[in-house]
Amino acid sequence: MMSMFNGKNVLVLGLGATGLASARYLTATGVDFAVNDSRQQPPGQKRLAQLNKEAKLIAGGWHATTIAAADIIIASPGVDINIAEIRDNVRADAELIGDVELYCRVNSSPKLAVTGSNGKSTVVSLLAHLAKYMGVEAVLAGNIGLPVLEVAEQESELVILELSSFQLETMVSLDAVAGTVLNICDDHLDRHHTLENYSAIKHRIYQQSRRRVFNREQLSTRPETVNDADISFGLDAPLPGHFGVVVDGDKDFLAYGDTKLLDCARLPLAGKHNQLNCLAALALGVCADWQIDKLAQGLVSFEGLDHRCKQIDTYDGIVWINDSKATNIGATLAAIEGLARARQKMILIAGGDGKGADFNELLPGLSKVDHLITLGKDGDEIASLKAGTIKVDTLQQAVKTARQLATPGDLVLLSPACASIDMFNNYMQRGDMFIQAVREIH
Ligand code: UMA
Ligand code: ADP
Repeated sequence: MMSMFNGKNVLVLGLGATGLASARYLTATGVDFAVNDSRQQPPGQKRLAQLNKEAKLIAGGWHATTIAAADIIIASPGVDINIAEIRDNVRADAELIGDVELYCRVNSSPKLAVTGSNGKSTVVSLLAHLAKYMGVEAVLAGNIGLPVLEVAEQESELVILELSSFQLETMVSLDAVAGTVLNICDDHLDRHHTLENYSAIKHRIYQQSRRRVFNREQLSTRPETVNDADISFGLDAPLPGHFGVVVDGDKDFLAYGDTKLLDCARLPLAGKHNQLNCLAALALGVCADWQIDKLAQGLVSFEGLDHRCKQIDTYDGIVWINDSKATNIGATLAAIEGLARARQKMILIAGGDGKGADFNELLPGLSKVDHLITLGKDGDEIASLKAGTIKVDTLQQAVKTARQLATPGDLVLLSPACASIDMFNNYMQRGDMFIQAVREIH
């Protein structure tokens, strides 16, 4: 049994993927624990019973006395630890940590860590792809989907971690080889309340990383004090030791200092935002001591991820693009920016749960959109920003409306700037239903 748990009363909060992974890890290491989930039917209920018959599950609300009795609490990222029902019951001498904090305490593999409002999954997937290309055995885990505690016992050559603000909130023990905050825009304000607070939580990654990689175009991503080991990326020409883009004739190149690495036209991912993602991945790769020339070549064979600015098909000359993963304003602005003028007219389908964001920030993007179609919980708020917006109730109606408005040469983009939970199980389901609706009308 691990020493930190010796003689302690252990409680897991939440029984989704993370809660189950926590339960699996504790069971495997011989630690007794209880689980509390606020949902009547937590998703991991059956699996927990199979995993550990002794573990007590309390579901359907937060249980004050159980929380108060716990010495160590492992909270799932989806659990808001600052609500009174939890915060007021955690004893002052108890430890409240997340799954990634626990993981970092028990697993000493070298780590590269990525956070930011947008591009996390793209950058960590790129890194995993590049690791393979470089012949490095790497594990990819965290917010991208595989809960870190599923791989806690496995020491590897490299661990690539995608970290959300929810996970960083309870972290102090990351000790990464390098960490980055890719960008910051309004997101999860329903949980973190202010942009300052959200931003401060993201910056925790820097306090726990030996080298820091930041976006020099966004001051908010810059570490408080920058030192020689830190690396910046941006779309302008870089200083020596940093990453950027240099123009040579009519071509743009990704560059490391004044060394041209790769013609941007060879990058498989569209949009300026993806050039930034590639530069961030290269900078992290340099921190992992990967050879830069070879690394840059590795970018060419990356296939990209579904639901992120992915072209579905072209029907009757109309291009349909699924960007369902655009769950905040920054992502939608990047999509509009990256795709505007690529075609004649742009028709945007947006709306869903805005998570408390200020939609006025979408205005510069909306001016480049020819027709706007809105749906979902906060659809009306987005509609109020652009005259002539068409409001619909379902994604199918949105697709039909877009088809009526579009003529050959146009582009239809689903990039909601909102979470999907008001109408769908998740962004994947929203994207899949969009693809299905598009295919059905053709
Ligand atoms: N919930 C309750 N009561 C509980 C526990 C959870 O109502 O007692 C709700 C939460 O409010 C949340 C949902 O259940 O809406 C899921 O929460 P969870 O903590 O059980 O989630 P997991 O299944 O463990 O998945 C989590 C991450 N989910 C969240 O942070 C909400 C997954 O990121 C992550 O892939 C997984 O751990 C493995 O590390 C998803 C996500 O949406 C993709 N992340 C947010 C984002 O990317 O914007 C941060
Ligand atoms: P995350 O894991 O942070 O949610 P993803 O890589 O899954 O990031 O992309 C989420 C959304 O953000 C997609 O709509 C994608 O097109 C967009 N996006 C990706 N990279 C960036 C970036 N660097 N800046 C702004 N938007 C981005």
